[in-house]
Amino acid sequence: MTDIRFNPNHKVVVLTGAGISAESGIKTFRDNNGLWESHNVYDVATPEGFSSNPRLVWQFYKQRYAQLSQVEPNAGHYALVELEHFLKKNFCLVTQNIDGLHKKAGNTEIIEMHGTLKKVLCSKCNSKYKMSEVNLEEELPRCLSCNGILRPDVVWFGEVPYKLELISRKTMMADFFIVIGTSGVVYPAAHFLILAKQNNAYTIGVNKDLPDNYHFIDEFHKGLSGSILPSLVKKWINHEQS
Ligand code: BV8
Ligand code: ZN
Repeated sequence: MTDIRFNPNHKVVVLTGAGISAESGIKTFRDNNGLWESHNVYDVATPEGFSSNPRLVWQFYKQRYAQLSQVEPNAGHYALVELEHFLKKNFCLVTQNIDGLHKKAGNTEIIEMHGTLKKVLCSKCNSKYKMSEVNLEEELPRCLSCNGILRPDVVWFGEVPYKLELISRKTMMADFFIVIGTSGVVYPAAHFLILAKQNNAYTIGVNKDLPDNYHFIDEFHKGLSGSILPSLVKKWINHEQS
């Protein structure tokens, strides 16, 4: 278990990946039967793939967007809401996920560093729209102001993730850095655990398997986040005497 106990003055940064949404029924990328087994990353998650075959990319993201109306946050997501309620402004949730489930669960201090399936942007004039405002019947949804081809507002390989400066600042000030449900293979996201460790944070991992950057983890809890995170959070915020 864990001897860690947070107090409300502790600064805690949490970084999540696809694993925290797995128990909600959303496929991860690199597990068996993962997304990258049935799609070529290059074709569907790079700017080059989009410019050479935008229809294929839209098919891939429309499928994932359609699934969002059928999925709910799981106990792992709700445990992070409880943690934010305890830590208030000392809590920061950075997610690599684009499924919006942390927001749906009730977290508010969220940085979606790889963007979100809920928004689209124009590949020509950069106007932003909600995905729900777009006519998804169209094979290639178009921008209302310049008729350019719209694209999902997600960060593809080779593109710079959102809010890196802010995430770095929060990470360097963190007392605790917790990584949950991520394989730790994608950079710069996987770098923040290392940055936290270099700045004397105590690092905690909650994952089904050992992530790639596990040697930067001080305390590792192997398991499914939906089943082990709720009791860990209760212990960390001392709601459950040891
Ligand atoms: C960048 C959004 C420059 C879209 C994603 C060559 C050319 C260009 C770049 C590179 C290159 N070589 C390397 C790079 C860098 C590249 C990279 O890291 N590649 C890797 C693959 C080697 N990174 C980039 O291109 C990034 N941009 O470098 O720009 C730059 C950067 C900084 C400053 C200046 C310039 C952009 C990366 C973002 C790409 N977009 N997604 C979409 O979602 O469709 S990445 C995609 O993979 C996801 O977003 C996710 O964030 C990411 C990581 O996946 P995970 O979340 O970790 O999921 P995964 O399936 O891998 O693992 C799941 C884990 O959960 C497993 O460990 C499993 O055991 C565990 N698990 C499963 N179930 C559970 C569980 N754990 C707990 N409970 C469970 N129930
Ligand atoms: Zn436009």
